[in-house]
Amino acid sequence: MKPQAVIFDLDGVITDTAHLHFVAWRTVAAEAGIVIDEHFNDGLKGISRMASLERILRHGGKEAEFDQAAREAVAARKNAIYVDALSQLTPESVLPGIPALLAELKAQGVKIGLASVSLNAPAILRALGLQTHFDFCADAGKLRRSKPDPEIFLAACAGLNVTPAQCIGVEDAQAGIEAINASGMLSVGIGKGLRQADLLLESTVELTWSRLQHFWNQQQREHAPSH
Ligand code: B16
Ligand code: MG
Repeated sequence: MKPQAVIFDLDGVITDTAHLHFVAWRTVAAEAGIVIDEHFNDGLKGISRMASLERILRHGGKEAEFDQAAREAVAARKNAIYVDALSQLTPESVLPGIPALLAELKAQGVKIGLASVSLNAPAILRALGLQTHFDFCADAGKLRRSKPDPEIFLAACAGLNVTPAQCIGVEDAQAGIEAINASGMLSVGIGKGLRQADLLLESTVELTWSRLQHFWNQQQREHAPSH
């Protein structure tokens, strides 16, 4: 037995751009007189650009000072700084274990999907040299509801022509784990302190095909109807 598809989050699973997001947010937050640290930034993982800005303004008690037009200007400036920093990414920036896992999934005939809320996902995949490795990438620009809503994972399943029950989702953010669980897929969390992941791994080094296959078989046995 094996899953029909594995659907990956991007930032924090395929590559780690959290620090680049942090540096860009810290710059625009400082311009607005708001101080954020790395710990605060952890809570922005998997959260969309505008929702991240909203959290930063709330953190600084400045929500009332920024109307929609002002927010869009700050978000655009943050994105320009971030996109500039993305030029640092190369195929070397792919997290350890991921190239081997993608190759093994392909060899096994398991479909590969992407469920990132980043509007920069296509550019990031190109910079990493991975744009041809995914069978379907859900379009973050078409999302109506952000993670923890399951919408993006369901869109990835639909694009791959599989049902959630046939899939594994991989995430590094709490909101993402909740989105996977709500979609009906099995969830794999990467990193420490994630709650409710069906399988929690410390890093992508442990994210191997044999680990996933073992996990899949174990889950199918546990949930098989008893006679
Ligand atoms: P962008 P993921 C998320 O990517 C990041 O974790 C989050 O920090 C970021 O705000 C969000 O993408 C939006 O990114 O500004 O590039 O559209 O984890 O869903 O791959
Ligand atoms: Mg992520």
